[in-house]
Amino acid sequence: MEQRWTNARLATMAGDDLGLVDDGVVVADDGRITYAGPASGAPAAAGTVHDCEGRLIAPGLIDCHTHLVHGGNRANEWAMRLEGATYEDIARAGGGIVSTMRATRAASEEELVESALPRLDALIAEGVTTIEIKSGYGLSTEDELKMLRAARALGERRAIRIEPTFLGAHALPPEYQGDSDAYIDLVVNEMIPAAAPFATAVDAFCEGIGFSPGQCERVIEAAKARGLAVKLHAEQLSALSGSALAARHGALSADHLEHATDDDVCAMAEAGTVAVLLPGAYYFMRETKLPPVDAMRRHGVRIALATDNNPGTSPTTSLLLMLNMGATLFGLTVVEALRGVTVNAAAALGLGNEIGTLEPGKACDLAIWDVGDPAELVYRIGFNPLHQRIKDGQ
Ligand code: DI6
Ligand code: FE
Repeated sequence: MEQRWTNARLATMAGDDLGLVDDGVVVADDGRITYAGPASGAPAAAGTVHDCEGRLIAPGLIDCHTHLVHGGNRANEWAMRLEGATYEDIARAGGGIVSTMRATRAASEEELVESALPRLDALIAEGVTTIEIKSGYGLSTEDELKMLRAARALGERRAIRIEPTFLGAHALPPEYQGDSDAYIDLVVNEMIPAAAPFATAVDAFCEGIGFSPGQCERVIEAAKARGLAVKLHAEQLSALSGSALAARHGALSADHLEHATDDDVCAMAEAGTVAVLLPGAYYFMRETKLPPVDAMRRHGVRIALATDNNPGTSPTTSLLLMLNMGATLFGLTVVEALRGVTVNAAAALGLGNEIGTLEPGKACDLAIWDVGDPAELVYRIGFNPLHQRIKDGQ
């Protein structure tokens, strides 16, 4: 059944910029876009017509890096940080990721779904139509699978596309303290084979307080052997060249990247690995080292922006706020910021043919905004001008 949105300004994201079309029309059939362009070139109307009264239609937003499913929260640890404790102090004292692990292990699958729903609804209310969700707080085979099942279940509870990522190598569970290689053996030999049917990609935390590049490479190789896509948390707190490692393995994305070097960026450019920038974590952790955005531009690396929603370092559920932070903190332009939550976020998920632009053949995922100029989406702080969200033409 044909649907048609008329009397709109379009930001199609086709090409290299916002792909703006004044007096535009989007036509969809069976949830797929069949036409997006000037009204003058649109095929004759055949179905339902929605008058957008001059509003802006953009692709539905894509949050390509989240830890949305998790037990509990860490407001208490944040309060401690405000009194002087560091993230590392708290992690070494058994808090941090491990405290969320305990809460996640204690929760049932249904409890994880229920606690994630309000966060998911906040993103949906801002026009998000696709979200990546990582495991990584279970840290046992059973609990990691529970997280991945909860992530998938969210896709049955709401009209949203979910891309589950297995992040078993996120932190060392206490039962493996002092033997991180043995934990990586478990990840590689048991968890990845078990998680493969439930996840589309595998991620790891390549960091001094996470896992070494050599350990991450073992995880990446195991993922590739199972036909899963790979990505990596890299260069968040220190420079270990995890991003170059990920690129050499054809990773979809390397994420965080504050400490990435020119060589890392060059390797990412060669491989087509997307740089996923996470200004919420940078802000919340009061980091000062900026990601090398100029080098990314120079080498032609695509940049995406995401919330990194997680209880420890980025408790935000606003992708609109990330647009503003990407611009104010990292110096992204309006075009870069908006492409970062649409077309480039789709590429970071390996879904570039499916979502992220308004082009024929793509899913009809739309965000209809009550703004005149797309720059307003990046400019405002804590204001949501969403008029309507359409997922698969509905
Ligand atoms: N980097 C992060 O910022 C989060 N995970 C990661 O690998 C932090 C996760 C947490 O503190 O719970
Ligand atoms: Fe993360």
